[in-house]
Amino acid sequence: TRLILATRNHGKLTELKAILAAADLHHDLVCADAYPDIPDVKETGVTFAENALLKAHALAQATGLPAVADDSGLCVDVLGGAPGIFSARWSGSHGDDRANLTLLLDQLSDVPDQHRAAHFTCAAALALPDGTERVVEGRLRGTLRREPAGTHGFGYDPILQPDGDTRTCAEMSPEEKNEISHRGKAFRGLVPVLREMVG
Ligand code: ITT
Repeated sequence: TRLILATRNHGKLTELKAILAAADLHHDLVCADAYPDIPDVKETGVTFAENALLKAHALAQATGLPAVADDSGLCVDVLGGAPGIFSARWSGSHGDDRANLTLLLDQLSDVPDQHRAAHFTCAAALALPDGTERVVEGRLRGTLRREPAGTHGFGYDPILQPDGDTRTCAEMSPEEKNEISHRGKAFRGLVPVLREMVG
C-alpha cells in the first residue's frame, strides 16, 4: 500500500523511514517532495497535534492517498514551553537549524544547569482521503547543554541530553536515538493504527 510521508524535512524523513522499517511496516513510502506542485499548508494550529493533522489532511486530500505527518519541536521549561511549535523558525528563518540553536543557547545563557530541563515532542498524524484521522504523541525529556556536541541527527539534537544518558542526541547513533526519541515513540504508537486502517 502506498503511504505519503507529509514532510519536506530530510532529518525527519530519514528517521521516519528507519522507525517504520524497524517496526516491520513495509508500505510503499512516498515523500512530499514527490509532489512539488502541492503547496505547503499553513501551520495555523496552536498545538503539535493540530499542525500534524493539518499537514496530513492536506496531502491526503491532494493525492487521494493515506498520509502521515510529523509536527515536532523542543519545549523548554524555563521558557514556558517555547520554542514549541515555533521550533523550526525560532530565529526567523524557517529550517535554519544552526541559527535556531544558536539563538536559543544565547537566550538561555544565564539559566543555571539545574533549570535547563526541556523535552522534544512529536505528534504523529494519519489522515485518510475520506477524512478519517488519528494522532499519537511522544516525548523525550532531558536537559540542555551550554555548548553543542555531536554531529548526528538534526535541529536541536546537539544540545539536548536525554535524562539517564551522558551524551546529546547528536552523539548517539541513529538507531539509539530512534529507540528512545519522541519520534520513535509517536510513530511506533501509530503503527498498529496504520496496520488496521491502511493495511
Ligand atoms: P515539515 O513541516 O515539512 O515536516 P518542519 O521542519 O517545518 O518540516 P516542524 O514545523 O514540525 O517541521 O518543525 C520541527 C522542528 O523542531 C525542526 O526543524 C527542529 O528544529 C525541531 N526538531 C523536531 N524534532 C527534532 C529532533 O528529533 N531533533 C532535533 N530537533 C528536532
